[in-house]
Amino acid sequence: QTGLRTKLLEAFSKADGEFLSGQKISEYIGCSRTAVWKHIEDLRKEGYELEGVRRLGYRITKKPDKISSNEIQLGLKTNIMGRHIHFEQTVSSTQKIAQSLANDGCPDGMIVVADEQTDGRGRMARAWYSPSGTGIWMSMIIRPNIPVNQTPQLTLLTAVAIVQAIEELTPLRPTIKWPNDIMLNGKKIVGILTELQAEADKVHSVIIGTGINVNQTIEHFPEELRNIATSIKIETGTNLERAQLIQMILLKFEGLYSLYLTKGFKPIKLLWEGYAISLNKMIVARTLRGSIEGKAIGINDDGVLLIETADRSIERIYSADIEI
Ligand code: BT5
Repeated sequence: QTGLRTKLLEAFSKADGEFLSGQKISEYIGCSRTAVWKHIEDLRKEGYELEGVRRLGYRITKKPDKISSNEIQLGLKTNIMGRHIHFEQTVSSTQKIAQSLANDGCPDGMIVVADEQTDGRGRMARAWYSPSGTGIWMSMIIRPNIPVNQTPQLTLLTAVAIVQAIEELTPLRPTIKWPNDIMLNGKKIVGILTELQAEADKVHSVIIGTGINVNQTIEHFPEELRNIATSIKIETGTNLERAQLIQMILLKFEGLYSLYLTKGFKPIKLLWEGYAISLNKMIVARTLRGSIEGKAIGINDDGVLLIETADRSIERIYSADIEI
């Protein structure tokens, strides 16, 4: 059944908004005209809107914002990123699944995507709120040949890729707050969690988790997040197809990642600095060892944040929450 469904959606995707006759569809997917009609009804039940015109056939006028391996794969323009997809409706955390796939030697660039996470995580085991039907909860698995201390650069690279993808598909102009937050109007729209599998100084795999608030309305957020979180829908007033945004993120990521592997962090750093909000501002960095206050003067070539404190010394911040 799922095979037929894939073929049917594939046929509509190829028709690119034009009508497909019942005859053509039945030939393409290899079933009777009556069966075609039944499949069309099933699509309608799932939230697709289809226009049916006698003699012309059917065309899809609106897709539900549904994500599945198919939706992500159809129209994906990358070579490596997302070429293997593990999709599940509900998972505890896509990071956990990605970790076990990485352990089992899955292909480079494989992604894990879920519609809902029941135990989504941020840094330091904080909870990441991931309700169904609204956001992108995705983990990407890559195997770069880099030393462990350079892996934080990949968090910054991912942030640039996501900002570029959002800019491409919406009128929004997000900014980046070091190291892992993407912000719109002072509220968090994206969080990134980079985890490693490494031995001594050798990286086996890097698992980059991205949580992106796409179609939430303010009511979707629990009380405690309403003042600090936002979504693309809240900021633009319109829905964005999640699968389309995933495809764009993978494409931007692949481009930046290949630049990174050939030219190093320098070009990525320049792009990152163009989007950063925390630079040249007085900030407080809350680290596990205490708070450091001072002026954020930039990031070094490893992606480490540099803060100039009142006594003019430069502190290197590897991991912290930043208050501006
Ligand atoms: C992050 O942590 O921002 C990293 C979030 C990564 C989530 C992705 S989803 C796919 C993959 N699978 C996972 O299980 N995780 C990754 P951090 O900087 O520690 O921020 C966490 C804080 O953000 C929380 O303590 C809340 O205050 C806030 N928060 C939680 N859910 C949010 C949401 N949906 N939108 C905005 N802020 C949220």
